[in-house]
Amino acid sequence: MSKPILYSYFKSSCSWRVRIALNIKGVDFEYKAVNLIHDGGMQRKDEYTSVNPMQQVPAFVVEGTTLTQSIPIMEYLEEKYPSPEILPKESLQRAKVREICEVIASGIQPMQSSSQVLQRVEKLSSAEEKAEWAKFWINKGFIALETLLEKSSGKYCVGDTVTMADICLVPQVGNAKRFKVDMSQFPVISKINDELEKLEAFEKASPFKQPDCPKDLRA
Ligand SMILES: N[C@@H](CCC(=O)N[C@@H](CS)C(=O)NCC(=O)O)C(=O)O
Repeated sequence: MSKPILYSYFKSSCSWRVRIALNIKGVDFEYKAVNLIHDGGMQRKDEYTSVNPMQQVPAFVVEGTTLTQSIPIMEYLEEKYPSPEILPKESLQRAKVREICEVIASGIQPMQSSSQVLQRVEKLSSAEEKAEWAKFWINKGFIALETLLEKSSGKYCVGDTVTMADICLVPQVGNAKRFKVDMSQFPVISKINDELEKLEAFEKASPFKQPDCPKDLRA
């Protein structure tokens, strides 16, 4: 059977989530780069719109089916490859993990992602204004997340096992750093992020290790 295909962009935090999950599950995949910037964005060209009509990455093609949306892709991987698990068995812990994922995937990322909001908010004309907008929403979300994590975290977001919540956290912290959010306000998030960055599955998924990362940005 042919390898699954991941349509990804090295800087995309949603693709980054799926890269981490695939690494944790040990799934070998073919990486297909979709440059979101070049020539008005390859995601808007017909050949990619036919893969994902939302014109976004990631898209994951497996067994002849195309899945989009990073969270359902992770849920699929969890069901297909149950070990190591990225969702706890216990219901409340499992709900906690999903809550943290939602805060990031619905409450923060869509507000700071380039096409969905920034390019449409016409008042934000300069790059600086767009960056301020993104920073505002990340800050607001991280204030809530820090409070949630104070209660739920151990070594990682929920207890001491790596879960989907951690997979969502690291790319969002990556975006926060890109937009120069002052991370010293968020000691719990920062501590968990530091722990996670040491893990091979996370290290390998870093934007700076991807085949489409320009040479001058590589770690
Ligand atoms: N809910 C989607 C969001 C996907 C998304 O926002 N992808 C961004 C990159 S992180 C994108 O492709 N943006 C396209 C653009 O900027 O035009 C998911 O979790 O997969």
